[in-house]
Amino acid sequence: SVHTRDQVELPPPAIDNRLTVHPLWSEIDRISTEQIQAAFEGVGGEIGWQLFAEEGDMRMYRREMEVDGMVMDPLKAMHKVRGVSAREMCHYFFNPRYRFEWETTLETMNIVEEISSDAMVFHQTFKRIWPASQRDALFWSHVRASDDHTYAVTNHSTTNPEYPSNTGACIRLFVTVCLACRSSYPAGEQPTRDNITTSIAYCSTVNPGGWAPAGVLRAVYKREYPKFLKRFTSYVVEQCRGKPLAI
Ligand code: 18C
Repeated sequence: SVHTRDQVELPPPAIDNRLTVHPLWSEIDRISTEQIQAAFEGVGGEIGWQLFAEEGDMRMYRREMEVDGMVMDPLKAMHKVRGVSAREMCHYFFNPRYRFEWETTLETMNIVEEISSDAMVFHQTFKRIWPASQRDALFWSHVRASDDHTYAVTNHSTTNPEYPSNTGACIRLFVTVCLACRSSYPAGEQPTRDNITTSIAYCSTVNPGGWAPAGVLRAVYKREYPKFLKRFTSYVVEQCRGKPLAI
């Protein structure tokens, strides 16, 4: 049944051995560890985080940053979602089978390498934003359990001679994204769809890879990030409805 198949493909509770013998392992492990730790650090103590979007439990912050005239504003978003687990959230974010159902910026997605049950390499092209050139990205994606009831997906740009950058119509962008999720439920109770809450921290830094007008770029991400996080979280809630809670 669908339920059984989903259960089997949920993010594994421990690192898959096939990943630890892959050439990318040390980079994947180091960057994932750093990103997950940073994701759970608040924005209160750090200077420079500006709130730019707020809706219900969702808060989005950015830090204005330009390198050689290119906008690379780091983004950090917090959200709380009831009725789904951290593991379920990460399952839907990591598994490419669902990607086109919640990701609206994509034109194409290809699986470049299936490293293990918890790591893959993707090539994606994005919708073009006038007047800039179209962008593509090549990145590894890794899902892991990091603590009690805590799962996270980290995506980070990589290279591959079979997917050279800036050869066709696309400019290669560089991305580091982390979706870190932690579930909680009342002490002494069993977790259920009715009492579970998942806190989400989503961090993203996109280097556009080449010239893009700063005003257009900031206008695009101010619109697209909130749209993504609202759409993705309600998609997961919808998918999980009526299914047994996977924690
Ligand atoms: O994390 C998300 N998705 C994951 C799975 O796809 C993965 C993707 C990361 C890529 C993020 C970069 C997206 C750039 C998109 C550019 C084109 C957008 C077109 C939209 C118009 C309809 O981790 C969720 C990602 C949510 C993305 C929000 C948009 C962020 C925009 C950042 C600026 C991009 C600069 C390059 C383009 C320059 C154009 C002026």
